[in-house]
Amino acid sequence: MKIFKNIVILTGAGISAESGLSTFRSENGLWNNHRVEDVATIEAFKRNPAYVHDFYNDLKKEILQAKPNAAHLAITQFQKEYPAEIAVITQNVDLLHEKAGNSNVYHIHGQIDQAVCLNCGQTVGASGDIDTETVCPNCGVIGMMKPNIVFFGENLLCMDKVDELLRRCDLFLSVGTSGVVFPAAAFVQTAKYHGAATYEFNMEPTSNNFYFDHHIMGPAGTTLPAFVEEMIRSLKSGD
Ligand code: BJW
Repeated sequence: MKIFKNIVILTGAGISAESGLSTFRSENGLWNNHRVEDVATIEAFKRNPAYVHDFYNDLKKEILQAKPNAAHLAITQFQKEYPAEIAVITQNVDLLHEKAGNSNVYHIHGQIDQAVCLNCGQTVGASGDIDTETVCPNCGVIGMMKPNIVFFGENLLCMDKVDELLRRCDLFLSVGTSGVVFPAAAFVQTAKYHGAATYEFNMEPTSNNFYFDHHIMGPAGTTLPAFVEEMIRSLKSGD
């Protein structure tokens, strides 16, 4: 197998499913009982911040208790044992990559344990509840703190770095994402355009699978460790 030098792993909710966290678009998914328009858009937050805060305060408790699974741990092994620069671009707001010991993690859709002040723009740690009375520790303004989660209609985070990583990677892995939310859904296209080999790990075919050279079907907690083992084995054996 070719030896890769710059690897990007894009992850979505499916990589955390085996840690007990709901995905978004499955039956009984995360937004079950909630309309996306009520909890996941910037307009919804401006219209009814208390409702959105309640939703994410509850979700935060569940997410902070979750533990990484074999797929997250396989990335740690990959980063330790394979001689490439390996970056993780995650759409997930959970912290399971960090809990598993992954490095070079970029949270393009934010982090559940942070809040951002809509008055001064400062991002701060927020592992407890936030609400419409929360005071910004930076500027002191009350009631302008938003969970640091990128809602529909907001710009993604770390995009300059992400763009650089996508243009320079020679291997692109997409793990557990349905590929329906942009711009993340188009990352594979950028990576492929710049010459990367592309792999998709999912339970089922996805709508943007045209750009993937390889499809590895099954639970990421099984398929990703097997892939990593094979990459490390072929490196050692020179196959
Ligand atoms: C397993 C598994 C196992 C299960 N093993 N696999 C271009 C075209 C059309 C629209 C747009 C466009 N560009 C921008 C847009 C608008 C919009 C968008 O994409 N809309 C589409 C839905 C049509 N995008 C935006 O607004 C983005 N901002 C932006 O582009 O800014 C510039 C701009 C602004 C204004 C106008 C125009 C441009 C922001 C997107 C933010 C997304 N935020 C959310 C979080 C909401 C809050 C919350 O947490 O509740 O991020 S939405 C939600 O979806 C969340 C996720 O990160 C994201 C992706 O979901 P993901 O991770 O793929 O989960 P699922 O559930 O969809 O899929 C799970 C997969 O796992 C499935 O395939 C399973 O099979 C698989 N799986 N178990 C392996 N064990």
